[in-house]
Amino acid sequence: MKHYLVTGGAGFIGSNFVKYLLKKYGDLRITVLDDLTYAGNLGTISDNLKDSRLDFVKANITDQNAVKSVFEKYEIDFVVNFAAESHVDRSIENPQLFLETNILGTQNMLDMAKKSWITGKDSNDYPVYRKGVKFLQVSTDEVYGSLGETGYFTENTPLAPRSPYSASKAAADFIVLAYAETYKLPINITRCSNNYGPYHFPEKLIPLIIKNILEGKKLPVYGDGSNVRDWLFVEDHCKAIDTVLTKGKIGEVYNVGGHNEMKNIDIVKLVISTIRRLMEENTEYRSALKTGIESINDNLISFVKDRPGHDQRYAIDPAKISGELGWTPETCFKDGIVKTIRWYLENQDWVKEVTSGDYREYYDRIYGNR
Ligand code: NAD
Ligand code: TDX
Repeated sequence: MKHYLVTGGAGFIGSNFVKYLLKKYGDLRITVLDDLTYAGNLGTISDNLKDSRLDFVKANITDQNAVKSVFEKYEIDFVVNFAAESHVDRSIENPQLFLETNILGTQNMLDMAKKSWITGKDSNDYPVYRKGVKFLQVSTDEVYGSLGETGYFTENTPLAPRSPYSASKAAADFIVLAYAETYKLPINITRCSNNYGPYHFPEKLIPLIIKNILEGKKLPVYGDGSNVRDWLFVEDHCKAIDTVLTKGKIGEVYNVGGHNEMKNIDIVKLVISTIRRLMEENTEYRSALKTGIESINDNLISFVKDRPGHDQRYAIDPAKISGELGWTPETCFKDGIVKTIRWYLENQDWVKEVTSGDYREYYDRIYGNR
């Protein structure tokens, strides 16, 4: 039986991963460690916490004592480090927090895992670790920087981050690789493209657009909307992480993506037309709408001031994970976006809960001057 320590398990991808594991495996234990920042919500995993295989620790990944005591209490086999400040716009406002959580937090997690897993030293004086343990760092394609109209990020693409967020994630990747070289810590890094799906916090493009359409608000498209992102359904990302944990070669980096590049403006138009169609077909969804169906159209789109240093295009080459580990995405975008929109229409209470805090103030601050 494996015991997983999932940091950031009350956030978007982490919570989806916890649900994925509980469903897939009978015999396992999961400890979620999460500091419940604005992006973390215990309600997201409250049903799962009724399951005796899961427990929750509220702690910051930078807190040495708190993390140490988790490793002392449990025999952890896998650390999956999702916990991070994850929003590029917020990193432009407050870079320091991103460096603290994403870099120092990762280093603290690595250090505590290393200390807890060491069983001795080899003849070259390198540490030897308990068999079967692994530290998986959940990274991002943004560490590679920005692409022009052609080309793809491979695992050999040099890191060239351009935002405080991506610079902090790249630094975290380097420290993970340094622990692998210097202390022979068994690690993997996954670098995934943009995720979408249930429990996505509505500060990110897709859930923000859905929320605004339902409220009859303008849809802020940065710049001219020509920026390209490579979208992957969150469950496919969870499956990739599970695959790398169980089959990934120690020390390796794996890119994760589904060859689904789309311009932001096309995403926004697709979400508008899909919500309109779903509203026309299903009268029960109309209770989520604050305006009339006729107001759901492209006139809601508002081109606003661009994000500073806005990366133009991301596109992942997933040949390594597909070829070596047999992972391929299962959900095509056409189906995934409908699933996602339906989930939001049916889970308006969750949206209200996660946006009841400082969301309003955040929204006015970020979009007020655009
Ligand atoms: P998220 O912002 O939805 O969730 C982050 C979670 O981490 C929250 O539950 C939050 O409470 C927790 N957290 C934040 N700071 C913490 C700290 N100091 N200590 C403990 N917990 C803390 O993020 P997400 O979109 O789920 O992303 C998860 C990971 O995946 C991140 O590392 C991110 O860089 C990476 N990633 C995200 C995407 C994407 O499209 N969302 C794509 C590729 C990689
Ligand atoms: O209101 C908006 N209008 C807009 O045009 C927002 C919030 C975004 N955008 C644009 C910016 C990007 O080109 O949409 C695109 C997607 O933006 P985000 O949802 O903020 O995601 P992105 O910046 O691409 O980063 C995401 O993917 C990689 C995650 O937030 C990261 O955590 C992950 O590493």
